[in-house]
Amino acid sequence: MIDPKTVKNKALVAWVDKISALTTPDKVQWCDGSKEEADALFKMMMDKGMCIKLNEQKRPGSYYFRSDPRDVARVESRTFICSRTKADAGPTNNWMDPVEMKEKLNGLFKGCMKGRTMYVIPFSMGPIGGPISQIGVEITDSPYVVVNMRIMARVSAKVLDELGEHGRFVPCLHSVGKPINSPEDDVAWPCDPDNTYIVHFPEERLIMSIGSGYGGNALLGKKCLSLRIASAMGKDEGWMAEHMLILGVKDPSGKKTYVTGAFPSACGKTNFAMLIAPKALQEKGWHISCVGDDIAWIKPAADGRLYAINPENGFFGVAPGTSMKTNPNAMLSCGKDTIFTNVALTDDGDVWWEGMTDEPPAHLKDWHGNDWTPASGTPAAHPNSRFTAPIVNCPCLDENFEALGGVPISAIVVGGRRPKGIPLVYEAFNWTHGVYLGAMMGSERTAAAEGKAGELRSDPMAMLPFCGYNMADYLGHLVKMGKNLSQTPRFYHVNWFRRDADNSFMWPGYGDNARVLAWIVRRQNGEAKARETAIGFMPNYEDLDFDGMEYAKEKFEELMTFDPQTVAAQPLSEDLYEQLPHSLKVEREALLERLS
Ligand code: TSX
Ligand code: MN
Repeated sequence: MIDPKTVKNKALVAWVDKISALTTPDKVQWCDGSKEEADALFKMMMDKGMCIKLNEQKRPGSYYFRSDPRDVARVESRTFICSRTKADAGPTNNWMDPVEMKEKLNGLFKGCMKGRTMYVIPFSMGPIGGPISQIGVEITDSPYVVVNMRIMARVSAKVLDELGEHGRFVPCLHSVGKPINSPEDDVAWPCDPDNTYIVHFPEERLIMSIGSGYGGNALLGKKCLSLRIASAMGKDEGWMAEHMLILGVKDPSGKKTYVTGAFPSACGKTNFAMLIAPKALQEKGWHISCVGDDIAWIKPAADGRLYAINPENGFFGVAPGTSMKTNPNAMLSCGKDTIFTNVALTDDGDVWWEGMTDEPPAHLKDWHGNDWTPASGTPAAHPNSRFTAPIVNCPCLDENFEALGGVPISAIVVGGRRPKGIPLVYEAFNWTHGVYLGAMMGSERTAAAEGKAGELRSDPMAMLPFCGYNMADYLGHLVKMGKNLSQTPRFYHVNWFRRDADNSFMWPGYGDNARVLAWIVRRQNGEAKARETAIGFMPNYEDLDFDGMEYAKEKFEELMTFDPQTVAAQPLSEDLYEQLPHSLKVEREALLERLS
């Protein structure tokens, strides 16, 4: 606990006082992120029936939560970018006039913490004091948020020292929106789905979220601050906040090359971030390490190169599909000191989810708390169930994860689920061409996503739900970021999801994607050849290392073909395409010209 009398930042004290007067909590508690604090909160939540402590032998230091079944995911329809003008929010964001929105929110926040404790959480996104890091303070009435923030961000009294008297922070206000008269009125997962709002004021760098306690709606350091607000900061200040993983590749010479990657949801971004190279490549000296699985803040440094940090301190990963086969590093990351939400509970006090094991257990309690057997015919874990795991648990965590100035980026990988017509990998001709490929990114909807399965959904740079200002201006900013660098990262478009005439996946994916990474790194080192095509540079069969794997040359040739019509497709809305920077329209003209 932090003694509020020791807080020197006047703006912070004034903001906390103002919010306390507005929301009228019973108590205000300043959090220091300590283990003692978390233990006390977990004990309080267990006593209230809000969570269960998992089997200490099987899952040390770990806890299990079930949410309200109406509060299980981000709510994009209720996520707003309240810039001064609608044009500044752009064609892909919900917008409302900021004055009008504040009036509405002030109504909803008035008295909303009655009967509850208001927690004040000072946090740093990125290592405390780093030149790319940012400080935020989240006010919340959810103890679940406090214990999750402690894993996902750096929560510490040191953040307040760093802030000093006049330092700037991003105010992040959150409430579950359920005031209570007495503790008996409370429920295990309070929320207000009919009055949920996740609102960003990008010019003011302010976040206000009410009604949901789940994930990105409530852990405001993640999507709200690190992507939506930070993207607006980056545009103003000349850096980039990207929905990207960061990984390191050590090559046989011992040299480390860092790569970032942007992928839409359901492409296995976390799996790629923690990839284990095939044995044959490992034996040659290839090793992949993880810096981050979701967000990259990228800034030009004095040497004229782009450097990236992962602003987060943990993984908020989708549980279903994660197994010792698909991602052992993620499984080990959530082996201890982890919070599980909406997965299933085993009879011996451990967790289970679809895809974790080949055979499901004979009996579980499902994410609703009901008895479940394999005959139930319903998922035991919610498809969006999560683990919140400390990043230090990750066995392949990169040695430079905490480097204050970040790691130098040599390549940017983009891609999506493309069943037809898009090759395994191709290299962009230059930065602007790469941004074009990112802008035209699309992914096939899976059955899990709402809408028609199989439909191609546009998701520029995987930022569609996360851009804090006009998407067209954002893409223009990316183009600009490539100028005046001494070394510009190369862009690669990849597709792990191509299918053949029998609808089977043509590429084994997972660890074998390291072969693609090895080619990318050897390109960077000037060691790997490629052939020039109309869409970019591509590896020949001989250029990819197939050691320890059977893959016929004819099959590879098929995997590497492209369908001109598919490549030429323009998935953006007319509205967004109209507003694109001229340079990207020129890029499109050039592509069509090369294809003709
Ligand atoms: O995460 C995936 N990656 C990236 C891994 C580093 N997935 C899972 C996506 C859902 C989240 C993949 N699925 C990948 C992939 O590269 N590729 C595929 C498609 C695929 C699925 C099963 C097989 C092969 C490909 N099975 C066999 O070949 C036996
Ligand atoms: Mn994400």
